[in-house]
Amino acid sequence: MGNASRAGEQVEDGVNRQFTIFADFNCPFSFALNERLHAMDLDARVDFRCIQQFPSASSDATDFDTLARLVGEVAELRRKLPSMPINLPVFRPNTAAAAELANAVSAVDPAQGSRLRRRIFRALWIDGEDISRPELLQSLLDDLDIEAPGKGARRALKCGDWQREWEESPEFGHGMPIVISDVGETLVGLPLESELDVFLESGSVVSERTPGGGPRPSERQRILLLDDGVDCLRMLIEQLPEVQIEVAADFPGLVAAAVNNGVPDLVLANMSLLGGVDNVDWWRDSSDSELDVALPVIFLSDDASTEAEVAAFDAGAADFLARPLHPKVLRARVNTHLRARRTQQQLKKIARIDALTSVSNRREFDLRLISEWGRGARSEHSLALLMIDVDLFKQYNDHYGHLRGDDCLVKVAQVLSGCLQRAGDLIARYGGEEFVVLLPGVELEGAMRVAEACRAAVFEARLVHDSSTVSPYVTVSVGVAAMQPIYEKSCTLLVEQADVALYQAKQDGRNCVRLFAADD
Ligand code: GH3
Ligand code: MG
Repeated sequence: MGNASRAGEQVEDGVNRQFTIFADFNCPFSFALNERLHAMDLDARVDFRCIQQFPSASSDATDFDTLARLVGEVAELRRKLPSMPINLPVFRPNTAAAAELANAVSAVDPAQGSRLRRRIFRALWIDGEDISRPELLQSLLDDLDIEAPGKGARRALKCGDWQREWEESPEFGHGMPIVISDVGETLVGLPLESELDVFLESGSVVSERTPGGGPRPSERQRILLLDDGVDCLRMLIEQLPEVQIEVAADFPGLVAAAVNNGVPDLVLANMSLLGGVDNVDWWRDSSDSELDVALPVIFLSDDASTEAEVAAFDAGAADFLARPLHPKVLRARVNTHLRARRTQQQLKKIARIDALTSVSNRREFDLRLISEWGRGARSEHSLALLMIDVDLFKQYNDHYGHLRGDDCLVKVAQVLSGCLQRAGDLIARYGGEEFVVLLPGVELEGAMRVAEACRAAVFEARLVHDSSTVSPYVTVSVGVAAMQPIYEKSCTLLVEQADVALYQAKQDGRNCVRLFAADD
């Protein structure tokens, strides 16, 4: 079936897909799966078996390793399903009582079972409640007006069998959650959003990635923590719930997290876990390529002495915090650095954009041209450039005034932007009424096609230009150049050639495309 994902579509399509699920309340992926099932109106199609992935879990005894794992799971979930609202609790509760209750209610009345299950999941993952507390479970039952099942109903359950099946099945491999479709396919763990939807619709695992199905970057700011004590981690979760926290156990883990998940916005590093001087130098060198600034690092130390503080700043620390940490101080310091980071990112973005037309500016074009020239030389791929100039724009200004002229440039920029297809293509305002389009990996023929599409699109936008002698509408002339970049030559060659071609287009009557020919 197609790409049905809205509630109710399954019913209309007449597909009666059934699923068997092994899941645990204290697993964020299980929570996300349950929410997805509900959103897709599949609650009634599941045999949901609540089991325990950590039978010895306890809310009061959530140590560093447990919390670090939990933090990692939630970070992964947010990468896979960025739209899923989830909060991070500071404990991993025991789920024996909740599982038994949910299984018993489902056995008596499956509809009530799914309502209760959703409430239990949400109590933990949205409200941060401790679902191991019997009073909490009772209050959820009361809210939903569900009667607690008697001992007989509980005894008839096969919880022990399900638990053993999950623990012993080599196919499950201790993954969580497990979803088995009625066509016998098994999904272990939570896949990407698009893949999960396909599985729930078709019952089959997608073998090939759907286009655009990769994880989307999160809007959240990210902190990478290198530490082994639970205090800082717990405080970060409690004090900064809107921030994505990731934990590394040692220095190589920290570098791997930065490489695999992208450069974080801030690092908090326990000085005693840093290792040698080379490691300390790592972030001096690891500037964020987007920002051209070094990654800010707050050093955590057990030693509050001035010497320790000086050593931290000598090693390139952006800030220094000695234990015992105070939650409010930690929050204030972290927020200061995160705010600075956000401001840097915003300024950087503004500095790349042309204020009038909102396309990239000349500076961004110059930088991209240099980097694409280098990349083209390395990969031996062609690089193409279009130079696009609005025809007789002086007359437009003289006739309509400068402000209308500005509006016209904004519209031309929008039309040109709409002509670009690939993510790597760049349009920039080169200056005045002149635009450039950079097309990495494109040869002359392809560049001519894009150029003609740009010219035609501007004409077809029918922006009236009464004082033009070329056409009743605003038109552009386009000069095209393309070449295989080589290290021995400068990238300005491409600009010069496109400029020559543009001049030729003007000579040939405007509203046309010309390419650079060697004998020009
Ligand atoms: P051609 O077809 O040969 O390109 O003729 P043209 O009139 O477009 O070229 P010319 O270089 O003679 O004039 C460019 C005009 O573009 C003059 C200038 O006032 C106008 N211009 C440049 N930047 C802006 C701007 O930001 N806003 C407005 N409204 N006009 C601008
Ligand atoms: Mg012009």
